[in-house]
Amino acid sequence: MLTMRAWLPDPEFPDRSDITGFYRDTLTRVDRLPGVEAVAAVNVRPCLGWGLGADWDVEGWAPPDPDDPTFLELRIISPSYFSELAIVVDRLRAGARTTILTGAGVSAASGMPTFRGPGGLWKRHRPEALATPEAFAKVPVLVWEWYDWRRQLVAACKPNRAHGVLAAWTRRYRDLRLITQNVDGLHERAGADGVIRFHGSLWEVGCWGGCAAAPTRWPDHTVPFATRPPTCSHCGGPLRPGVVWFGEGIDPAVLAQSDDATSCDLFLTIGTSSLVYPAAGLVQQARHRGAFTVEINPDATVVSDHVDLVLRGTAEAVLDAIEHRVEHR
Ligand code: BJW
Repeated sequence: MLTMRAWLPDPEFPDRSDITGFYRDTLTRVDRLPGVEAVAAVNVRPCLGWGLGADWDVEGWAPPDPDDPTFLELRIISPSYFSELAIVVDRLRAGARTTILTGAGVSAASGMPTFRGPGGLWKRHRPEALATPEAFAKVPVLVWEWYDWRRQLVAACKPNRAHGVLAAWTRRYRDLRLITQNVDGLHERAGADGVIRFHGSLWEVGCWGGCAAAPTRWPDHTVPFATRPPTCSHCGGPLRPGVVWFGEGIDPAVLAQSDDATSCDLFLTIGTSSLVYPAAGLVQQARHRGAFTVEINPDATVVSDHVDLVLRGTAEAVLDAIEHRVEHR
């Protein structure tokens, strides 16, 4: 699949009223790029501002077919987008104390389904119904089937551009903290340093019975498990995934680190629906403590109206655009 992005001229869009003309020009230019024989389909993806839709008069438009090798994706970005990116770019470059909270959306481009989006359902079960100690007590085999499936899925995935940019920032900026709600380990696989894992890890297990001989949690990379549930080598009882389920407390050390990290200048909340507490409270806490707060998400969330800036787009596209400007200004 050939996916290409066309950006509005940076920083000014010449004539906003003639968007169709702009679009035709862009298509013509894209058409002439080496390696592109024809523009077969265009996926119009508005990111900010304009309500673009089916009334678009774009010659040759056809519903996108992702399997078509000449499939092109054009992202339409509003002109103000570039000045909004600059707000984040300038703060990063100035060495602002920065805290980043990530959620499932950051791993979406790697092929991991989000919890509450399309593909979030597994065998008709809602994640909320499986991610609880009660579900595990009742149907441990089913719950382990879900975790084993997700472990297999992650093992076959690669970190995407969003993970790559964030990993580079953890190494580049001394005063940057990365907190993730994700349990997939993709930040670490991209090379991120010092990730604060708010909800634990898919790649750790613990003894469900809490047997005294075993540590609380330990790493385990078996994919897939030979038996479900896998058993504790110390007591022979069932193992549990090393994640935080609903109704379970966050590791106090992780909570303290995260609380500390909300004393910052810049707080980015990326790819999370901000529905699950206490993680969802971090952005408001940071704002109360004086941080400039930014949400990066293709869709509106419950915090969109309560942050200082919304960058409407996918994590991989927006972080790529920020990083490009950080590196080239
Ligand atoms: C893109 C994109 C792209 C798509 N780029 N973006 C206060 C108020 C109300 C309730 C509570 C409260 N405090 C506590 C609670 C109860 C509960 C809770 O929050 N319930 C709410 C649902 C109402 N919280 C808890 O139980 C927590 N424990 C706790 O508080 O303990 C207190 C306690 C004290 C003393 C004793 C006992 C307890 C624990 C919560 C644990 C959550 N665990 C899970 C499962 C982890 C294991 C696993 O993975 O299986 O964590 S649930 C699930 O939700 C997972 C996630 O980390 C978490 C958040 O989901 P996330 O990341 O936001 O994903 P989505 O799918 O919701 O959103 C994806 C977003 O990405 C969307 O917005 C898309 O638009 C976007 N997106 N593509 C960028 N390419």
